[in-house]
Amino acid sequence: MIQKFNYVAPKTLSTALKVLSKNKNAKILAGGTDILPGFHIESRRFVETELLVDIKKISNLHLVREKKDSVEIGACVTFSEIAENEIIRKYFPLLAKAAESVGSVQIRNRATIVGNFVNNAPCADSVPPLLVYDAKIQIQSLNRIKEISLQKFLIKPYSTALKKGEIVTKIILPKPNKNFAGEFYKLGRRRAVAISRISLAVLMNKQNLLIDEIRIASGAVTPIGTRLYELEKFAKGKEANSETFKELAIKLGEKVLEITGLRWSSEYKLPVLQQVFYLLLEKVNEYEN
Ligand SMILES: Cc1cc2nc3c(=O)[nH]c(=O)nc-3n(C[C@@H](O)[C@@H](O)[C@H](O)COP(=O)(O)OP(=O)(O)OC[C@H]3O[C@@H](n4cnc5c(N)ncnc54)[C@H](O)[C@@H]3O)c2cc1C
Repeated sequence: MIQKFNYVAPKTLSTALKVLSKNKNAKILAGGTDILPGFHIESRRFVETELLVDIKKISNLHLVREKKDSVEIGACVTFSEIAENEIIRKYFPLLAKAAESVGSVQIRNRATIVGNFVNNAPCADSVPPLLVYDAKIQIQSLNRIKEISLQKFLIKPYSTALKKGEIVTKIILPKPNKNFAGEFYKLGRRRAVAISRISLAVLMNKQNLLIDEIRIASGAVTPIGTRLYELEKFAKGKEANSETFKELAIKLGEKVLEITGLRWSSEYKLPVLQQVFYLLLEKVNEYEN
């Protein structure tokens, strides 16, 4: 038996915002793929919920819009829609690849990418690619619209900067201004419907065989998805070759150990992480850019 709750499905954003502002124990419902399992296991994060405000009937939250310098993804866009969208595949292929890797067809058809990072599980597959693409998000309340970088929005596992009465309305992705090559990597305990144990996203731009810019983000191995700026700075200007990649892999292991501390799984996980990261860099280095 799951807890009792009321349910509304407004057709406009302004109605949804009004309802949220009047009900302190209201929660936004998008695909429900985190909330409903949360109800079933009586998760502390959801027990106080008395009202679910379903935003899926708000039509303008379902759009992917290409602008001159950016692409906007509405709050109700699902992983299936992301995986199939030509604009996303063209400018943000790592995001499309991550979307394809989420759960099963049924989950991808319901689950939204916004719900994925608002839930902010360490294993959220949308986060590493969104971070390397420098995603910003738009948040709306009754009185205010604001923009914030995704990295700042994510605070700690299962916790974000979202306040009561606010809705994330869209993701804003600046179109990459360089010809990046990149990869998304996910390791789970099995090949499908698997939660990430390690996830990584890498974008690299080279100039004359040197690393001009590299962006690296981790998921699952760090408490929340994290851009590894120190590593990026270290790599800038170095030769794009196996020696540099080995150095980077060693440094990634050290950084993750510094962030997480020694865990029972570190002895196994850190060498695996270093090895997959090294191989990922070699792979990205072979791509044309
Ligand atoms: C069987 C199964 C397999 C899965 N596999 C994977 C996987 O491989 N990889 C992965 O990353 N995830 C996986 N997931 C989790 C994934 O489905 C969710 O994280 C999903 O993306 C959440 O989106 P949703 O639309 O279902 O959100 P909901 O469950 O509706 O909401 C999640 C949270 O986000 C809030 N929220 C939603 N939209 C907004 C908004 N616009 N503004 C403010 N708050 C909002 C809700 O209030 C709630 O707190 C899996 C889940 C299941 C059940």
